This record gives sequence, structure tokens and C-alpha cells, in this order.
Amino acid sequence: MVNRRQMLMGLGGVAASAGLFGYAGPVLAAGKVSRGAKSVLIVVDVQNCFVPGGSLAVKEGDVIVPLINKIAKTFNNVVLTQDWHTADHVSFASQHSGKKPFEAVKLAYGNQVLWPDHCVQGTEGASLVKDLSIPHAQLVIRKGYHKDVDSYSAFMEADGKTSTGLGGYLKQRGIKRVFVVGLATDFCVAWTAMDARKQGFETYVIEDACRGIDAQGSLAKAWSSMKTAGVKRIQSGDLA
Ligand code: VGL
Ligand code: ZN
Repeated sequence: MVNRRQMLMGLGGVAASAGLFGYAGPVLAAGKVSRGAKSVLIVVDVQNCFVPGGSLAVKEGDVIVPLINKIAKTFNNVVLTQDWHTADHVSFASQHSGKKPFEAVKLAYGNQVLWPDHCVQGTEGASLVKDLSIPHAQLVIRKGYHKDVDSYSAFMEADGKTSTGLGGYLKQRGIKRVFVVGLATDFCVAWTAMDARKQGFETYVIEDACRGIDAQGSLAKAWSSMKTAGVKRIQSGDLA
């Protein structure tokens, strides 16, 4: 049992107010978001294909790398993801005759946007961007490796039922709070964040450490879906 004296010591100078107003969590400067002890940073798909010069380049995708490196230094727990497709992946327009990138097709599991070939397993395009520097990252999770199923989300493939195992991994490690950064805001970041919420994690997307593809209004749509799902939209400066 923590006695009152230990509690007051732990809380330091603000403890006096705790008795009056109740104590709801870490005491922060106004508007600041605490990482908390049981948090993880998920760095989504910072891969060569998604930065300028890559086959599915996201505008300014490279610009966020130094910021991601800096944010990652402040997290004890970091997970990286890699989009990791077979060369004949169903999400590639090249596999559908008469279809062009950014058109959509209907597959067994629903609508699928078609992309230029990207992030093929073992290729340079699928490698993490060389300037990404997060040596203390604990796990690299690959996704989209089933030829017939895409996986924007780091938690759940696009069929909505095949798990990557990431949710179980984070839960077994006692993680409660998930922060998401990376590429692309409107696809893999958004789907990862919404699935994190769905699995019960308190979830934040750090907007300035992400960049989007924004095909046909997809960026605004993604933010609106994330809001509905209960994902919190913050800036890196909001971190305590
Ligand atoms: C992504 C489209 C296709 C992403 C991956 O990382 O956001 N987008 N594959
Ligand atoms: Zn992909």
C-alpha cells in the first residue's frame, strides 16, 4: 500500500491540490500529453518506396525523418513497421489487367485501391529509410505479406480477421497507450491508429510527424474517421 505521505512525495509540489480536486493522472502543463510509462511509439512504413524518389512517394515523406528520430528518443518502447509485399501482390495495379494505379477494384474482402508496385520483400524500396535512426526499437513488424490480402494496418489485415499479432504483443507487454507517426497519414497510419483504438489502446496520432498521400480527398476522410474512432490528433509539441 502506498501511504498518503509517499503519495504526496511522489506528486511533489502539486500534491496539495490532489486532495481537493482528486487525482486523475500525471500532472501536466496545460494541454500537454503524457507518454506515461506504458506507452509505445509505432513508426509506420518509413521505407524508401514512400519517400521522394520511391515508387509510391509521399510528398515530403523524407522531411519527417529527423522529427521521428527525435520523438523516438523520448520513448522507451518503439515498434517499427514495414510494408512487405510479394512481387505479385493483389494491391498492385500491375496484377489487374486494364487497371491503373489509384483506381480501385472489388476484392472478396471489400474495396481495394490499386497502387504502383512498392515495398516488395527484400528489395531496396522496402528497406527502412537510411536516415531513420532508432537503434532502441524493439520490434519490426512486417505486414502485407499475404499475396491476396493487403494490410494497411499494423494490427489487422484488410480482410478484417487476420491478425498480425501486434495487439497481443503490446498487451502482453502491458502497453496501454499508443502513439503513431510515419507514412502515410491517410492509409497505414490511419488504419493502424483506428485498429489500436479498436483493440482498446488509448491512441494518438502525432500529425506533424506524418505525411499523407491524399488521393481523392483521402486525407480529410481519414482524419474524420480517426476522430469518430476516438483517435486523438496531436502535434509533437503537445508531448509533455
Ligand atoms: C501504404 C498504400 C499502400 C502506406 C502502404 O504505408 O500508407 N499506402 N501500401
Ligand atoms: Zn502497400
